[in-house]
Amino acid sequence: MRRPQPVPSIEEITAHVEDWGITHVGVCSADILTETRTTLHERKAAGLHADMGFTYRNPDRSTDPAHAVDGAWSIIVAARPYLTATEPPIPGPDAGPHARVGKYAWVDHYAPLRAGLRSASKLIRRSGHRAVAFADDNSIVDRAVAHRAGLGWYGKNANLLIPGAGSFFVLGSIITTADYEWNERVAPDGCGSCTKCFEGCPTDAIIAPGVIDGNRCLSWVMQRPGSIPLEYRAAIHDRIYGCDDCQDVCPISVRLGQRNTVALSPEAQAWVDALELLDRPDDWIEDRYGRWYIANRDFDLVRRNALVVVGNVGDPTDMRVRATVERYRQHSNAVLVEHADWAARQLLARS
Ligand code: B12
Repeated sequence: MRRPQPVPSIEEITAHVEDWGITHVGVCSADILTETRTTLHERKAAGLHADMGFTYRNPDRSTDPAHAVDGAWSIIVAARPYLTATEPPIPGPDAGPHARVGKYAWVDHYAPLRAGLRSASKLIRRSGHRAVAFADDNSIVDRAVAHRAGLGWYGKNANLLIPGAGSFFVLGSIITTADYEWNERVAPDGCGSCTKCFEGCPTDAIIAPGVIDGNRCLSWVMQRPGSIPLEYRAAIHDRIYGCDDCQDVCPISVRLGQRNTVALSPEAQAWVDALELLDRPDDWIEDRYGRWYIANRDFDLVRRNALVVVGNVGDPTDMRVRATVERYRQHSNAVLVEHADWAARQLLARS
């Protein structure tokens, strides 16, 4: 048996996780997130969750850190930036219809975040305490613990904004039985009277400060199974996964984000060749985009989104575009047929 080591200090943890690009760390208590629990129940009752599972599936579990780690006492919360200082070139008009990917999904930013937090958890466990890392996992509401740990304030666009750094960050945490000094002061609101995100949301999904109607948020509209409501198809424009608009119009996040960037990876997948994707089998999509949230691993949902992009930005005189859409009008999946019919009508209207 190994002799227990002392609990690593929060300064040691902060320095340790820097190697994984984690720039901000805070600590809070592991008490039940009572307000967030009520909010989840209320929004679910009001239908704002729009059939989402995630933390809405079991709000009582996702707001109880002790459910995730028995005897939970402290939560170490971490943020890692994902904005890049430079962006990959936008494919030119001759490249055929290309679909835009949300910045947080150009590469897997959760992998290094989780790896850093797992490594730090191991250090804590050497002291004999329990410590488990979570990031974008339904075990805990990440923004709520980040807020409690004083890492940032809830923006009107619902994102957590870090003072001096903005919102282009992914969040994760370590839930532990170890006794750390908890943050006592939440970050003050920095949005002030700004309402740019309300005006910038293409579908008016921000229905009150910090409240997103999942039925309208394009990020979920593109992940949700089934047929995409007609009223949102034009707003999707060239997006295939994720929507950045409420952050791209946020003056704070845009300005301060430039101070907290990560290197642009040569593997970054910012644009998807929509026609190529529509030509490829499931395993090709899984291989490239399998880390996206794809409900029930139904890759036809990704094809459905690509058809909307083709309908919105495809060149009606391009034979490849027309042939692809015509092919999908004969597909065995009725949802794809319906989206291909829609795309064909859009192309016709523009020809
Ligand atoms: C479900 C989910 C979604 C859903 C619903 C989003 C939502 N706003 O609820 C969909 C699919 C739409 C989505 C989209 C996105 N998501 Co998301 N998502 C989640 C997930 C899995 C759960 C979030 C949750 O529980 N929401 C429930 C509601 C109740 O929480 P909330 O919206 O944060 O609401 C809080 C505020 O309203 C606040 N509040 C209460 N009263 C008031 C009053 C005022 C005045 C204000 C301002 C706030 C406020 O308290 C509420 C509870 O904490 C988390 C991961 C996790 N495990 O936590 C990631 C997470 C929230 N998502 C994340 C990201 C990056 C995104 C996108 C930017 C991705 C993209 N580019 O498309 C968008 C942003 C959309 C947006 N503006 O929120 C990050 C957010 C990082 C950050 N800096 O905030 C998270 C934390 C993942 C991670 N671990 O990094 N997401």
